[in-house]
Amino acid sequence: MQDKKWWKEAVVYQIYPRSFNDSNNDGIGDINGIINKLEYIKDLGVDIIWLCPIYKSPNADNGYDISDYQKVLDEFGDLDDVETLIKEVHNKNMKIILDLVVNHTSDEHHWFIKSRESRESSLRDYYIWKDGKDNNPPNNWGSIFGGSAWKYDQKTKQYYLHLFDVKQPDLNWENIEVRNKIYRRMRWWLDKGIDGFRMDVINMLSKDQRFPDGNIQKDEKYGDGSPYFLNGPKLYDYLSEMGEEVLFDYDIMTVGETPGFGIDNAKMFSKHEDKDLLNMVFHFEHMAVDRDNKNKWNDQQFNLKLLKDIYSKWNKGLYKKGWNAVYLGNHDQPRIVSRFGNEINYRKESAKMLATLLLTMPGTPYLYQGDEIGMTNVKFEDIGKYRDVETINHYRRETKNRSKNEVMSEIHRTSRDNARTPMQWDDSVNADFTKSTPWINLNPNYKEINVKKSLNDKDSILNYYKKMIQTRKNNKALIYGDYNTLLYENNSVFAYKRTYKNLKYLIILNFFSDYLEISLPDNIDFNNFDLLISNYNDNEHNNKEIYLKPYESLVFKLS
Ligand code: TEU
Ligand code: CA
Repeated sequence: MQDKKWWKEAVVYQIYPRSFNDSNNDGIGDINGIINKLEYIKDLGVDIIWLCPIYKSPNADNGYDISDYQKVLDEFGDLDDVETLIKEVHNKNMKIILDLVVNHTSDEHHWFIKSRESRESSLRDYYIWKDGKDNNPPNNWGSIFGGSAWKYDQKTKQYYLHLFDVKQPDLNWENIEVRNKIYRRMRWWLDKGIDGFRMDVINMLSKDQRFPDGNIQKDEKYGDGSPYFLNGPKLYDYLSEMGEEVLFDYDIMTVGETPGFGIDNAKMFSKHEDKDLLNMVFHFEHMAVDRDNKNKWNDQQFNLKLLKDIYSKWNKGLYKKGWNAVYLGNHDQPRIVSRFGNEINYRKESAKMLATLLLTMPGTPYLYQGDEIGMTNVKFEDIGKYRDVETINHYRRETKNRSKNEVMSEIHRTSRDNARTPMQWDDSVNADFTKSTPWINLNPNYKEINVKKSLNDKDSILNYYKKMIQTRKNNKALIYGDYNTLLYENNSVFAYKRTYKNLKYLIILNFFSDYLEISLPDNIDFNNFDLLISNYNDNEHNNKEIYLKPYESLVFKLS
């Protein structure tokens, strides 16, 4: 049996504050806007709110470029507002975690301003400065947002490392002063009562100090530095130190964002000695079931078998040895119904099917704002309507030698702005997100897809989410049970069993729009069962034969 913990039984709701709710009508979502919607969030049945960054920032990357860890972005409100939010969330018996972005800061952070002043600056070593090689950067690494990962600084004639945007210089974690200052800031927030952290690209902190060139893929200009900055040699030491200095003193939850981590790391980093370190991590393997792992803009045919393999691997791998974080989308990914469902013909059915997956997997589920009403990708025709730095960079670079149409279609499918259009509250102007001009346009479908309409429709995606969340809470096997795939060979259906003591559950998900008939394997005892929840009201099954409609999902309790 797996140990019981509050953060295992919780459902997390992720908020992108800029796009959630604007309380003072300046076009930008804010902390008071969130406070005004807490009743709505509570009513969903979720337990924990994860807030994307709310700190002071020039917003080159919407808050993932922090210029002061102890101040709140003016547009979002002030520290008092955040303290009120924490209090109100706790009054409602929920918890709140913040984003911890400590791989890099903004270039406008006073540490970096001082660091860049001269080679002799007392904070020079807070960042990663290197000499170039024959008028070229120190090595060939490409930035995750495109271009070189190094920026030449005229003043001191050295380059600094930025794995993301040029305005996001990487901190030098080799420096103990940097680490101690970060730990102090973490304690400062924890002492304000927050319940944990989502740790941004936490497995990038330790860089291979030789800074070797990376392999250059065919047709690429820059090398892949990831073998030298992901899961680096001192990462475990840094995180254990963070545990000793900060985390172990609090009853909190931690979730690491860890591209390219792997199960062995997830296990190893879950504990330091006998204490919980990273409770769970976001891996990215299932984010590549429909696209190229190395280049997110290259799409590939969605591969259900690969999805099954990835879930089997992680669910079995971490059983009793760690814990999973389950997500299908977030603020960096396309909308889940547009990506894995069918927004055109079966939006409701497929969104509910995906909700069923999210809430019946082993691990803590993360629900991203707007997915509970089935919000979809957006297709702005004009690049000028996009706000995401990665998207804009991609457009600039790629339209130099490829057609605009081709690049725009990649952006429509994959841009991070798909998930960042404002929350759709009702069908009034700007979906009641703001009464002035929103910082990014709304998805024009808000008259059809919105919270108000969803609340009034008993068959809505929203009401299904509420019911599904309760179903998970009332059936502990869906949380703690073990996991086995069924019907593996079937290319259209994802089916699995969750077992806990003598309780058995069967989950069947039709991932496509075909009508199908399946028969359950002989070793399933299907004589006595309850259908707990489905996205259709008229389910058909007869003994072990089950007839599935497009995107049908079924959760059975067997006895
Ligand atoms: O993301 C890090 C990351 O590796 C990816 O999610 C990446 O941003 C995305 O795939 C690019 O398409 C985190 C944050 O979630 C993201 O919003 C930030 O931009 C990034 O770190 C830098 O802080
Ligand atoms: Ca506002």
